[in-house]
Amino acid sequence: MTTTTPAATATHCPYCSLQCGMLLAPTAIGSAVPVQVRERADFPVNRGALCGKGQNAAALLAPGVRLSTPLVRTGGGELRAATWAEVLDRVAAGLAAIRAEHGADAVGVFGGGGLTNEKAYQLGKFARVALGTATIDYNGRFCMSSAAAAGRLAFGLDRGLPFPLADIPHTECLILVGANPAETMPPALRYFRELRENGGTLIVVDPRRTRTAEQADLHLQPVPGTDLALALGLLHLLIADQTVDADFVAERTTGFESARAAAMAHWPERVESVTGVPVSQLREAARHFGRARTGMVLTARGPEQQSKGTDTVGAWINLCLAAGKAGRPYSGYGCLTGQGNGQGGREHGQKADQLPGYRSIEDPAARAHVAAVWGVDPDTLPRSGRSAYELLDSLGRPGPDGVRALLVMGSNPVVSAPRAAHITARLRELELLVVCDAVLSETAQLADVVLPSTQWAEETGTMTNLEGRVILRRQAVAPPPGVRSDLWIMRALAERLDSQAEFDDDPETVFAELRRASAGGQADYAGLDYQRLRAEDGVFWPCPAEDHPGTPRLFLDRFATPDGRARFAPVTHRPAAEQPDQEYPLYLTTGRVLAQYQSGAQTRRVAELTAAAPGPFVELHPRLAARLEVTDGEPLAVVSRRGRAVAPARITDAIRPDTVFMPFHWSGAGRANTLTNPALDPTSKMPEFKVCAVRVEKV
Ligand SMILES: Nc1nc2c(c(=O)[nH]1)N[C@H]1C(S)=C(S)[C@@H](COP(=O)(O)OP(=O)(O)OC[C@H]3O[C@@H](n4cnc5c(=O)[nH]c(N)nc54)[C@H](O)[C@@H]3O)O[C@H]1N2
Ligand SMILES: Nc1nc2c(c(=O)[nH]1)N[C@H]1C(S)=C(S)[C@@H](COP(=O)(O)OP(=O)(O)OC[C@H]3O[C@@H](n4cnc5c(=O)[nH]c(N)nc54)[C@H](O)[C@@H]3O)O[C@H]1N2
Ligand code: SF4
Ligand SMILES: [Mo]
Repeated sequence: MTTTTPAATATHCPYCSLQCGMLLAPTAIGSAVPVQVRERADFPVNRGALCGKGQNAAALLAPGVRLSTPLVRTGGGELRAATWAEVLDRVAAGLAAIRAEHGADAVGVFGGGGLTNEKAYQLGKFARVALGTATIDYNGRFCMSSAAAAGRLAFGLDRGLPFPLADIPHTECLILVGANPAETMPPALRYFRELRENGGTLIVVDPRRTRTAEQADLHLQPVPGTDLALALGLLHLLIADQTVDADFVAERTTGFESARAAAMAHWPERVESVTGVPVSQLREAARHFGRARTGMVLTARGPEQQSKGTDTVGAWINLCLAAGKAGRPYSGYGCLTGQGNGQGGREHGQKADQLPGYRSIEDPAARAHVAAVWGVDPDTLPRSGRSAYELLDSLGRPGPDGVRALLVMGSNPVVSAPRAAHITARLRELELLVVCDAVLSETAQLADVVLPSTQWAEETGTMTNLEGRVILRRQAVAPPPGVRSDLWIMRALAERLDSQAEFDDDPETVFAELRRASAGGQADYAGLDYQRLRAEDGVFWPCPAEDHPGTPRLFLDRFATPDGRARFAPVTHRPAAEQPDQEYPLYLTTGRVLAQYQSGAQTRRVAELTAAAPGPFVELHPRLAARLEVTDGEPLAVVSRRGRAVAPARITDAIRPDTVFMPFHWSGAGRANTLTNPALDPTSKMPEFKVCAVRVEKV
């Protein structure tokens, strides 16, 4: 008798926007998990390398980790197991009753950048057609929305990276602003290392000397929230050094005069006093970037998660444009998007003001196109809704603007939203909270109904990575019997809500519909299908036709603005919404650690990761620790105008003495978002996660 070993499935990681390729190989019968992760050397983005989160991802499939049955809240307040028929009837009846009494906008939907393109697309359609509500937004608003807004203003198009990661080693000078890929995208670090091996210069801008900053030729360590002044100061020095590319500015841009005027008001000594970065370092950075023949600026959440994030990114784009480092090979501005489908998730309509293909919901032509694909009257489509924080803040409020029911798919705002204690209280005020998730997250624990959905290796779908590369993430295991896919859940609810449009639950069929809905839009997927994605290592959008090769590099001939020119942003520096004062004398900034992902809903359930990063901490400088008389590991209270969090002190000279840092992956007493300030950027509505004023006390 011969036994054949079932082949490993080539698929992608459940977590971040690199979407590293991996193999899932079946394990022996009786193992705790059905598959194990193996290296997949042939995927070009990570070439086999995985971080610890990816290596241990199979643990998410374990029966004790993932939910296996629907849950409903009993009269006594407990969650108990229920059948699908019971929960779907209850949810549909509840949503319909609230809609009938308070209007469709009283029913809200909150999506996520981890959802596949098919789910994100279907969720936007579900909200606008099955529910008829304008009230939909998603956690990407908390992520890269400021960079997206700035990119659209400057270039007429938002794709995080306008070039593949593989171009990075070929640029001469790269400025990495508020990004810590050594912890947030470890396999991508190789590209920055190769840049230096090729003789290029790496400059890192971060208030902390991170593992990424340690690899830089130059580390600028600004006060949190002062990147805008820093970028203006560098432009000032480019002008002074005469390294502005006048021909490029004249031929390919508009609006330089106002950018120049703002930069002239930011002379080096003034910028040093605002940012804390010494003039000598400003000069060195400007010299490297200005004199290099090619250059890139990449931002991540540091400069973006600010109440002036859009203007801040605009100032960094201005620097690229003035130096002629955009729209040319091995040069340009890019944003390192974060979530697994952070790129595709922002293109297909789960955003409050958006229809598929990166279309505007206010544009009559866009409404007509998408309504035709959906088979509905364009006039029935709602208009723009409210942004993520505004949506969460309106939950359970009495009065006409209050949202009474919420469907959450792909987010855990109890941990990840700013001013989280307030948002948790708002969630508790809802008449109906429904959470679709694979695990019992902190938000699911508050729900009236929990719908267990298939995840990652249990289903197939497309993801668009941070480069704009559309890939197929293949199913590798059968889902547990009590679980349904998000697509199936939307279809089942739409049927019970008597939706006038059809909903399918086969991802390939939904993708075919998404293709048609996106056709002619900016994020055009019309030339893609599963067959092609099975054969290729991803295709870069726009890809408008089946014989189109895809677009790895954007803007080489023209920018996507009506006149083809990039637009300088008229920006000037302003302080963070909250500045330190006597009562709250320090800056708090927040971010990530290597072994935990986001709200931790997934990674805190993986033993290896919890062993590596067991809990929250407060990073502070030895001088501050000495003044407070705290020792390493001692509990420390951090207090802001929103609340108080307690976590052990971690003393390090890698942080500025005027700043403390907390990771945001944990709930409970050490929840960083108890402290954060929901001051919103006026354009992107991004909350100011990266800066608020706090005081620190011994407990
Ligand atoms: N391990 C891990 N990896 C992840 C994630 C995760 O949760 N864990 N999440 C994924 C997602 S969704 C995202 S969005 C990305 C985020 O990826 P990153 O943006 O790299 O991560 P952060 O730690 O949020 O912030 C980056 C850096 O910004 C710095 N910073 C803080 N304030 C400022 C400021 O005012 N100015 C500047 N210039 N820098 C500042 C912080 O010190 C931090 O080192 O990571 C993705 N990858
Ligand atoms: N203080 C502070 N707060 C922050 C940040 C910060 O830097 N500082 N960063 C912000 C950023 S950049 C982000 S992206 C947010 C992220 O924060 P969240 O939006 O909370 O993201 P996750 O923790 O990834 O939560 C995703 C949830 O959806 C589930 N899930 C994953 N995939 C699927 C799926 O396909 N279907 C369904 N139904 N569920 C799924 C997961 O199990 C998990 O419970 O946090 C933001 N909050
Ligand atoms: S870097 Fe991101 S995609 Fe790659 S293995 Fe780690 S979490 Fe997964
Ligand atoms: Mo993010």
